[in-house]
Amino acid sequence: MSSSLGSSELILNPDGSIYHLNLLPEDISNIIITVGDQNRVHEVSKYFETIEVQKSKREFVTHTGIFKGKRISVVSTGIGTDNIDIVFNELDALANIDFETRQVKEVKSQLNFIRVGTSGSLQPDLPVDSFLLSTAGIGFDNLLHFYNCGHIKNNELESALNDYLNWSKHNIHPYAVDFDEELGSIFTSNRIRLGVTGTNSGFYGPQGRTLRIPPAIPDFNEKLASFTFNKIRITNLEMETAAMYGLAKLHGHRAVSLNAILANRATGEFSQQGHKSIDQLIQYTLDCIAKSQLV
Ligand code: R1P
Repeated sequence: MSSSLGSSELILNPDGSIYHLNLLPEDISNIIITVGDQNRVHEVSKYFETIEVQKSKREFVTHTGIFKGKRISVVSTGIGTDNIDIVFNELDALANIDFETRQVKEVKSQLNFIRVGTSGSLQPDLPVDSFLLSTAGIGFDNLLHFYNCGHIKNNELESALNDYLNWSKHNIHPYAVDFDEELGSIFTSNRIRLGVTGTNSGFYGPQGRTLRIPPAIPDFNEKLASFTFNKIRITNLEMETAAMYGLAKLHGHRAVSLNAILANRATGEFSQQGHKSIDQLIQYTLDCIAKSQLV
């Protein structure tokens, strides 16, 4: 038996729900769509036939319901890998910790996480309004460095990238984690491109955007875009995928990140139909889940 988790470690609200997500164990499915924007939760659940759970706290909104016979939860993560740390640890706790005894369960449940997000392309040939499935996430944030994670990373890709960038002088040491191939295969078709997604801790400087403050690394995006390793190239930048892949693997869950490309940083374009593209990606994702063996 594992030891019981103290009240300061596994924090529960007075109604027994988990601290930030405000959810009870029975509120979630093991098929979980994550979205950054809390308003996108309704954009997904409006396609459900029935909705049994609608709960929220801060930016974390959850709807659980039925779509074509599948029970699905949609959870908003808000922006950034700091939020991913909260959402993924708390969703795992809901599935795998007994809230009565405060002990980790002997028999674990495996969750399937599907991110439906937005992202900016680094490559001229990855156009706005295209869809991209991330076969790996490269974390330029430092979240995963706080976990014992050597065994779940793509260490070959990580070493090659670090050798190429040589950014330790900037205190940047990216980590690399692959998607779950089996889960990813459910969403693979000629409608969606494959790529490797860079995840960073900010939207402006950390994604090579300069409004007024000069960047520490002026050619940040160009350096990332020109990296190649075993025919792999970094295709896009956003703020969650690498941390999701890392925490999902560390907990024994499966994760895949799907992105609607809204900006092309190489050509300077921005989508004129962002809402439509996101809606199409939502419908694509739901259809893939409906046709899959996921239960
Ligand atoms: C930035 O505008 C946000 O949009 C992208 C980034 O990862 C970041 O969270 O994803 P979402 O649209 O899923 O939030």
